Amino acid sequence: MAWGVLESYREFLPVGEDTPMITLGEGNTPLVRSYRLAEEIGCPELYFKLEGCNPTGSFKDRGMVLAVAKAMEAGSRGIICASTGNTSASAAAYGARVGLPATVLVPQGDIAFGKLAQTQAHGARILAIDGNFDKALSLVRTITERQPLTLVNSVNRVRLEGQKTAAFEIVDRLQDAPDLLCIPVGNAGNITSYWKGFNEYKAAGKSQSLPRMMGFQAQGAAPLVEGRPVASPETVASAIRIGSPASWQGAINARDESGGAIDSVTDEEIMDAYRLLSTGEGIFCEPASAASVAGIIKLHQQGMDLRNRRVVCVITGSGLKDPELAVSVISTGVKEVSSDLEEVEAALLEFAA
Ligand code: AN7
Repeated sequence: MAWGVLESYREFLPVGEDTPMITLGEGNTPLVRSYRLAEEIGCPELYFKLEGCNPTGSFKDRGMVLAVAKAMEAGSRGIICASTGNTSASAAAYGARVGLPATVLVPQGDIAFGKLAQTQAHGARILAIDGNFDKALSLVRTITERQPLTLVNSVNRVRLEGQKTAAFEIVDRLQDAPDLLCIPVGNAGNITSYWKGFNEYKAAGKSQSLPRMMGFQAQGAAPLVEGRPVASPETVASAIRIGSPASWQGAINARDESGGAIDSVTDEEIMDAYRLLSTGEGIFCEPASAASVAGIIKLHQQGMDLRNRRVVCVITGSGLKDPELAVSVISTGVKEVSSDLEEVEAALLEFAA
């Protein structure tokens, strides 16, 4: 077994003799079969790709490990990114890992607390701007033209190369590509990466087919569905609160070349899927990740026949990123009792009643 995505998929990645083979153990994430939702939507072969099991709790680590390795190879003095939270947590971790200072620009007050905590824990410099993600990305793009810092957002194409390894893992596990790949879309880097990965693997003879790429944006932040940038994106899913995706064309190509679709799901549909995953499947993800599951539910409700379809929903990030949200929308409550056996037992019986 290889260590991390750089070693595992070396021949498909832009790594050479001089590339440091760094890792935090990213990749090789579980692909688990659905029990409950599969039944509800009549799709016996429904799987979840658990990207929240990466070292910093999101898929970003696959691309970040390569971006940071290439930055080291180039003799970079520091890395910088804009982020809705997960990219910054990942950049901070890999920066700490190799001793490259990381600077992140995030929208003030608009990222999940766990992501902010991770970013601080890894010692990154954080600038919380008075503006949204799109503004932060535009700032770091300009800054990296002036300052000797390496941009590690997915506009750095190396990020996309690393992220495509998730598509490889799905094919390795299923022995072919699925029929449908459902994925949340924000800045649109990930959907672009998966499509690239599926195509490269097919060209290498590792799969016979290609999936239809089904991307899902939050309704209040759905520029690709509306066909124009959204100036003030709004959604409960802060990770995908993005109005002007950098990989716009990549997402459109993935959609059109695969015969797929990019649609939107409402915040209510996202939170219903979030609850269903956590209470019905044992999978605790963040709201943005639940958009892929809200998407397959929507396709079922629109009448798509899923009986003979193999479907993979990408669960992009961990629910632990935002525990306050979880207890505010799902909490079964915490009942305080004494340590007296009788009182505990009485309370227990009350639960069962
Ligand atoms: C959990 O961290 O853009 O369409 O700055 O954190 O590739 O942007 C995060 C995006 C989906 C969307 N799910 O992926 C960032 C950031 C989660 C995410 C997406 C993000 P892209």
